[in-house]
Amino acid sequence: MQETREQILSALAEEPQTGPALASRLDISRAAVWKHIEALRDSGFVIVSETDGYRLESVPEFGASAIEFGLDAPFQLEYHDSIPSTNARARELAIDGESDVVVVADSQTGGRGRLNREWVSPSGGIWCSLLVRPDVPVAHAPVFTLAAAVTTAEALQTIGIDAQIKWPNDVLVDGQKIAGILSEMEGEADRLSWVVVGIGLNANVERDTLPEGSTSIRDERGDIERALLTRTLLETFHELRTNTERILPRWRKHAATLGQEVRVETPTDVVRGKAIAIEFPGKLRVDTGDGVETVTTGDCEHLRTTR
Ligand code: BT5
Repeated sequence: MQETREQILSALAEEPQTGPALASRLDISRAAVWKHIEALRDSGFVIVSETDGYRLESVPEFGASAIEFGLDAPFQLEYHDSIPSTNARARELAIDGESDVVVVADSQTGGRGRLNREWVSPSGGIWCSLLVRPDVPVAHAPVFTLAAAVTTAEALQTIGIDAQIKWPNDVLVDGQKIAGILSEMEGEADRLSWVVVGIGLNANVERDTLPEGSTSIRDERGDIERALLTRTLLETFHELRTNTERILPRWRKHAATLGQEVRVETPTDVVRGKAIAIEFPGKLRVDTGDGVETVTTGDCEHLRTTR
């Protein structure tokens, strides 16, 4: 958000402010204050004029300004009420040379999962894609998918939902999928050029509108303030991308897969056994009974253990 507008909002968040008080506090003209107030009103902030000055009555429920208001992470926001896919849009921005941009939508008409599967994205969800340019080798890219899964599980924890991560990219509540992650990337000369990390979180949506085996925040605990939860997501992701050594330990803490009997379908093979460990940048170690295999990518199914 524009810096002056942020300053106006944080002043109003303390107490009502008169136009002249804001003008002198920010060292701008009263006309400029008025223009900024109008712009804030246009983006959904309800600011009323009263005898003691401007009073901030409410902030928008969702949207770029709502998310940016108080955001403690260096991301630019691009918001859409509806878009085919936030990942597709973030890829376009990557090709245009942008970085540290987050594309957020209220609904997607062509949301995608891995292998081009459909991702159902009705209005009320948090569908977002973070475009970042970490200066690391291409081979490290999977760690950002893990970071997004940790980010999502921890954000859910802040609202009282106990979520677990299923390797590599699903976030589950009691075995039901509440969020999925889709990462896409491009590299050059073995360095990552960019990564787009897409997070699809079933927030204020009905479970009935989602595929079988899904759940949502609404169904688990009732609706939440999406802007606040999105800020939490962005702040945690930023913390993890700048401290990548923290990702795996935190992933292990939330992992549902470790210790489970699993069946992993890789692009070339099926590996069955007990998931025993996760290794940088996201490899799963599976004890097949015949030795330990390492899988780098694939669809993982948790099997019921028969004892
Ligand atoms: C994923 O794929 O789980 C990655 C989903 C990523 C979605 C985000 S939303 C923002 C950004 N923009 C995009 O276009 N995508 C990203 P995968 O592991 O392949 O799982 C896909 C499968 O999950 C589907 O085949 C369905 O069975 C199921 N599914 C579809 N929509 C779902 C939903 N809303 N909630 C839970 N499960 C769903």
